[in-house]
Amino acid sequence: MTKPKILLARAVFPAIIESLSTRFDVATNQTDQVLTKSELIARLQGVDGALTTGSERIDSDLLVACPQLKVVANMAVGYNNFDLPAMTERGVQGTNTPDVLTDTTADFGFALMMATARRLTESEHFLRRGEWTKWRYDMFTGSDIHGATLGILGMGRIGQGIASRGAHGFGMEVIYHNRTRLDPATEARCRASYVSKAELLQRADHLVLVLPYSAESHHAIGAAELAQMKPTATLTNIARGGIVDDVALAAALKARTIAGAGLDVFEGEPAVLPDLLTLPNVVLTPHIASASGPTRMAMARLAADNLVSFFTEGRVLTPVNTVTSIVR
Ligand code: 8YV
Repeated sequence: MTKPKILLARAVFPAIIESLSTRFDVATNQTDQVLTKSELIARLQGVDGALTTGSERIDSDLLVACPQLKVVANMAVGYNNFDLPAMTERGVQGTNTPDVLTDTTADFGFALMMATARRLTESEHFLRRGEWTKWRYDMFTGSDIHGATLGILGMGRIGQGIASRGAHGFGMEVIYHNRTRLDPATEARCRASYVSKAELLQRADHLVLVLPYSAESHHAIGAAELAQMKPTATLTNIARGGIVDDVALAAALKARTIAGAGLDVFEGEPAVLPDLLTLPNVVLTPHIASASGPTRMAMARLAADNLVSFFTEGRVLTPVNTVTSIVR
């Protein structure tokens, strides 16, 4: 029997390639060149399944040009790179990698928030530049985490993980806003109180964004929202670029209408707004919130297992759409 053909659109762990090669005819991209749309289409010709990352856009044009494609396994919990209605309409199954990255990403969100509040990179750069000549009472004073009010926008699995860390580990008061309010048991477990978005912005000492990116959440934090925050507050974004209006954020940081920001994601990444690079009160990381070794392996395995399950059992482990009709 001929093996289904799959494309691993980006570099992955060799062990994953090895295990997939026993069941599939595998094409790889171990040089990790980010494929343009036309290159991706060319590489998907005659291919039945793909393993992608957030950088590969699966849209209607691509689906029309790759009629054999049946399943796309994203190595990410977010799947805003999928045009989900188009995939569903054409009978293409999408999958993501939830749960396996929750704690690692929540750890990182917390770390980035703390680094921002305590001015970790700003002070390190000062030291590296050789400017540290004496101790001073007000040198790099930041704001406290313990006892502060933690605001979370987007209260899915990762948001809940950050809430628990704040409430139980650091004695923070946790407030959150979400499209839908959590059930009372989950709120009690995270020790989090539901508030309006306006109240969240006004009361949070440290605001962390953990909501999915969509047309609805585009620029959810812009000039008007930043203006409602405390001048001592920090903003941390580990969700997606585009949720924050980076131009408005850079202006707020420059004017110090908020104290600082921790950013792991950017509008138009990997490009970063030049203004953000020059500001001292921002901690910048290159989209690494899920990047612990074990978690990246677990994400790759789950994406690979989704492909195996699709072709061997006709179902997937972590679907993001329900495929009923097939228009090809
Ligand atoms: C991914 C992420 O590593 O899971 C997500 O949604 O943002 C990251 O964990 C990145 O999107 C590459 O796929």
